[in-house]
Amino acid sequence: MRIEKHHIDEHNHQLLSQHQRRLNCLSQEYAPIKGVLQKLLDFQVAIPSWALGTGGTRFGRFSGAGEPRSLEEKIEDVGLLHQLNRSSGAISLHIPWDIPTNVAQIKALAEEHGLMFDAVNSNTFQDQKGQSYSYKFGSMQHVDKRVRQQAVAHNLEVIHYGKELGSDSLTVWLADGSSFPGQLNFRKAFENTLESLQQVYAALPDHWKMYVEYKAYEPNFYSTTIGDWGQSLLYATKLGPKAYTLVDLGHHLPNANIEQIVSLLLMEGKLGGFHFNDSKYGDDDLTTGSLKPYQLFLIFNELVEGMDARGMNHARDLGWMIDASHNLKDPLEDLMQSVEAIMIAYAQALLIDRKALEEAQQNNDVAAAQELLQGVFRTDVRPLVAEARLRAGAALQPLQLYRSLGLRQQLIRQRGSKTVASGL
Ligand code: LRH
Ligand code: MN
Repeated sequence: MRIEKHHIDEHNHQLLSQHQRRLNCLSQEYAPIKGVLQKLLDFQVAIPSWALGTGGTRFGRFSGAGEPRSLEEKIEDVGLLHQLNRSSGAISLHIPWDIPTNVAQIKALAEEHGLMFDAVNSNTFQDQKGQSYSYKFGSMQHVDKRVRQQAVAHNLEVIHYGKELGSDSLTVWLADGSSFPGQLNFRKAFENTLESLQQVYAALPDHWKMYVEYKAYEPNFYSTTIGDWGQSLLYATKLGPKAYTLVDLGHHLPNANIEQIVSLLLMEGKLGGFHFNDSKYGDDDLTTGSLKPYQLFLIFNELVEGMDARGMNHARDLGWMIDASHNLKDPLEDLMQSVEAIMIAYAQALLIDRKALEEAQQNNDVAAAQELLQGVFRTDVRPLVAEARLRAGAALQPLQLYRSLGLRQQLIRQRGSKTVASGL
C-alpha cells in the first residue's frame, strides 16, 4: 500500500498556516534553526520488523487486525511509516522471524519504499523446529561446546543474510544467564561466550559492526551473562574495534543513570547504537518517551555533546533503532509516536546553548545549568520537527493523516482482521 502524494499535500495545505504561525514563534526564540532542520532531515530511525504486529505477554495476546503476514508486508508497513514521517528510512530484521526467501525481490521492494536494511538480529533465545541442541540452558555460554557451535553457526548465517541485503551490522542479544545461585560458573560462562563471540567477530565483513546488547534480567532472573554496560564493554573491548555496546533503554535496573552510561561509552568510542523504547518497571518495551521523556532528552543531550566532542556524524555514526512491543495500540500509530518522541528529544538537545551550559558547569552554577536544560525541555519544538517533515515531503501530522485516510481499515480490507505477524 502506498499513500498517493496528493493526500499528503492536501493534509499539509490544510495545516500550513497554523504550522507556520507556530514555527515563526519558535524561530523568534531559537534562531538560526537552519542547521537543526538539516540534522533532523538527515536523522533516520530504524523500525524493528518484529514490532509491526501486536505483541503479548505470558498472560495473553490481544491480536490487532490487518497485521503483516510476510516480510514483504512488513516492508510495506515500514514504507507507509516512512511516507508519513520521512524519518523511518530503515528496517531492522530478526532472523529467523524474517528470513528473506527471495533476496533480490526483497531488496527491490525495500528500494521501492526508500528503505535501507539496518542491523540484522540473531536469535539464540528460542529453539527452532528441527534444531539439534536446545538453548534452554543458554547458547554461547553453554557448558556443551556443540550448543555453542550451533549458536555461532546461526550468527554466521545471519551475517550471510545481512550481507546479501546490504546491511552492515549484526546485533547479538543473548538471553543466556541463570535463575538460581549455583546454577552457573560465571567465569566459564563469560569465557565460553567470549570465545563464541570471537568466532562470530572473525566472520564479520570488513566494514561491519557487531553490537553487543546487554540486559539486566529476563528471561533469566538471577544472572545474565551480558547483564550490564560494564560487561558489554568488556566483551566489546576484548573482541576488537568492530565490536560495540548497544543500549536498549529498557534493559537497566530501576533508576540507572542511562545518560551517564551513554556519555562514558561514547567517551570510550564503544557506543554502537540504541534500542529506543520506554518503561516504568522492567523491559516493558513501551512507546519511546511515553513514561520518561526528560530521561530521553537528557540521553540526547549527552549524545549531542559526546558525538560533537568526537566529531561524529549524528545521522550515520550510531545505530538508531526502535525496539518495542505493542500490546494495546495499533503498531503503526505506536511507532509514529516513538519516532516523534525521538525527533523531539534530538531537536531539543540540538537547541541547548552548549557554551552557556559549559560556563555554568565551570562556575559550579548548578541552578543556571538546570535552568538551561529545563528551559529547552519545556520548549515545544514540535513545529521544528514538523517543518523537517514538510521539507522532506512527509505529513505535518502523520498520526492525524494515518487516521483520516483510514489506513488501518484499508490494511484490514487487504489482509483480513485475523492475520498474525511473526515476532514477539
Ligand atoms: C531483548 C530484545 C532484543 C531483541 C528482542 C526482540 O529483550 O530487546 O533486542 O532481540 O528484544
Ligand atoms: Mn532490544
